[in-house]
Amino acid sequence: MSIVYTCFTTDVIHEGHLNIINKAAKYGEVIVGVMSNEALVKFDRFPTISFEEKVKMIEKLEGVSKVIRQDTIMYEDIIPTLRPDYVIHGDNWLSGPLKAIRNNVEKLLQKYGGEIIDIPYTYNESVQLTDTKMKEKLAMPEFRRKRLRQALKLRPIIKALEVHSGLTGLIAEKTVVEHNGNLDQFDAMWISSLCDSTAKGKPDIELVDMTSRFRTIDDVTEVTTKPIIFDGDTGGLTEHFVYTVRTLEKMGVSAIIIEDKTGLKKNSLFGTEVAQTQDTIENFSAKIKAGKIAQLTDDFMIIARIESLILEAGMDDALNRAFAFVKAGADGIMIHSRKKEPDEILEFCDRFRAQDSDTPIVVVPSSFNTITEEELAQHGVNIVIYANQLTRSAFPAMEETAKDILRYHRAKEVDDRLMPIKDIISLIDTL
Ligand code: SPV
Ligand code: MG
Repeated sequence: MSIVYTCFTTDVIHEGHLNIINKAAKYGEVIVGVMSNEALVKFDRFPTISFEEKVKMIEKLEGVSKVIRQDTIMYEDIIPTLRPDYVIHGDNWLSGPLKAIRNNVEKLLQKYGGEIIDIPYTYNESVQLTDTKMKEKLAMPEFRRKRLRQALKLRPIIKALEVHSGLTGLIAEKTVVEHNGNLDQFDAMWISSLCDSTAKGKPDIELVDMTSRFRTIDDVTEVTTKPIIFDGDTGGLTEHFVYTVRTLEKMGVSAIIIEDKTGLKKNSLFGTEVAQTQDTIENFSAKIKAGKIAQLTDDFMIIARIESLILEAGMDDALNRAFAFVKAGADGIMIHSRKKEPDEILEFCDRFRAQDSDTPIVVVPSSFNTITEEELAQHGVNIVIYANQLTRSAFPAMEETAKDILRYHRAKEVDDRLMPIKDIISLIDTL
């Protein structure tokens, strides 16, 4: 009897999946692969149930003879060993980033004469409703909040992209790229104080107040599902910080990063060009402790950001602070640098990891931007934040467009480099 293989990534079975199984059964024995959560988070919706629960759910379906685990997006671990006669999939993989998967499956099958069966992708009203419900479930605060901790377990390194509006949130949410036969997407969003302030035309000096920063979070959470890391600047007065923690938790934010500075905060990328005061270890530890006592869930993370390298206070100072802040209850350490070379960051990570193998390390490679995520992960980094690149790419493009309209007294000359209205509209979801 022929073997027909299909791979599911889903958390809920709907008509579309049943249709695949029914069609597959006409060709032979149906074996369903369940993609591991570690693999699917690279390109698909975040799982809401465990791998084992998915297996149980699919084993119960009529027409399924066996359920197996698939560990790779590109089917390399399955096809050469299982040697299915057919691989069946919805025809949604004929275009977009999923096409890379189809191409690879085709190549693997060709080696021994296996075939692909593309069947029309089911997207009727009931499937659409299930899809929308899943998205909404993931966007609920209780799901979103714990997702950073969950993602830390699934991903070798978390990639967070700066967002400051619903639109930039959608870019972080939806962008999936195929490169060298691999798919990838962002895991989290960073609400940067610099870019949130810049979007409002204000300096990054804790001038944009918390209520306004929460409004930005609202704009983002309304249209996305990915976890949020919030740039909390200095955290403000401890008496205020505890309220901020509670509010962020309620909103479904996963983490706040606060920096060990006091007084008028200016952006770290100024380095020592501006006067900045680092907080004492005692005061800052007390702030962390108060925040940890205030939080109500185990999901929320308070991450301590150390400014010693930025303020040229030395590596030993940075490390002393890191260990003290972890002792005070910090759930992670962010180490910052504005050097072009990553050396001091790597030295910090290596020395920190020699004594602490667990506490997540966060870095923001805006200046030391030649280092790759893989190299950072090798030095024990868990979260990499692309803190300002969306703002810095959009601003010059908008400025140039404004200048050209003034130059030519019309918009024709700029039109070629603009996104078609239809494309921008299709970014936005309709219910
Ligand atoms: C931000 O994005 O606001 C940050 C990171 O705090 S940095 O600008 O590099 O200080
Ligand atoms: Mg900031």
